[in-house]
Amino acid sequence: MSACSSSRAPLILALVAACTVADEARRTGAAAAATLVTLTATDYAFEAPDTNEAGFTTFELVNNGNQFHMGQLMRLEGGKTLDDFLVAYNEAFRTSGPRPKWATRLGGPGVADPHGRSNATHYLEPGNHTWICLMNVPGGIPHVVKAGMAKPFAVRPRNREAALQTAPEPGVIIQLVDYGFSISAPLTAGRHLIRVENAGAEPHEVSLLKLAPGKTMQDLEGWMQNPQIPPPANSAGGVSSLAANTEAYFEVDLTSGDYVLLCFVTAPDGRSHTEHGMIQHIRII
Ligand SMILES: [Cu+2]
Repeated sequence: MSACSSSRAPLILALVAACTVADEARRTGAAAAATLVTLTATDYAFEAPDTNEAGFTTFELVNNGNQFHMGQLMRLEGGKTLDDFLVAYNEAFRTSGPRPKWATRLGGPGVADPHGRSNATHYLEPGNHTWICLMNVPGGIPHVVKAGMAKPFAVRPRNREAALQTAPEPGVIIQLVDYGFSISAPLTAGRHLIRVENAGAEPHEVSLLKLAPGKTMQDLEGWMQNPQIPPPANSAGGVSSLAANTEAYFEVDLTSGDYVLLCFVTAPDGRSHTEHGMIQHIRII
């Protein structure tokens, strides 16, 4: 039953308003808002709902920890559970072997500074999912391996037509390729809703950093070689690793200064995508 056909009297006024918004969205092509869900990170655990409905969902990562954290969204195929994933992933990490093929990377809110935030919007399909934190600085061991930083959740089916009405309307598109970023229009100061599409063959992410005043790309490269020193940049958001042919959205508020787009995914040759050239400086004026 759709909300508009409900006969429950006390809800009628609220539903009239809801239908008006939905009708407006259909008529003008404007999007109703995606469902908003908070993903809270601490050192080293996630808090998030056990279930979500299918459809467009905005996840806001709230980092209450003293470390950097990120949310990597994984879809677990074939009825696999978080326990199955942790066993397989820990073994793959220990042996530098292949990651489990039944776990698909679907993005998620990118790196958030300690006590910072980031966001990502996704179309969720029904099935088993989990959050994991792959942040590995300092020390090189991802938090999911170091401390089991993960949180499983299930996605329940929902009317697809209704779910599609909340599709975000991006202003800018960033395509991820092997190995680089293609930006559809110059980014400017202000708020942007950005769609991120992985058009490459490998998984990719987009991590957006803002260089601290007076810091340079050389300072950033020095920090990447030695992440024990304080970073010369702050995280400005982004989307965690996306499998080939998947997409996500994130919202960012840009201010004038120097930003860097990076992808830290590891290539089949064992080197970081940044070493393959997936690092791009942009100046916002
Ligand atoms: Cu990449």
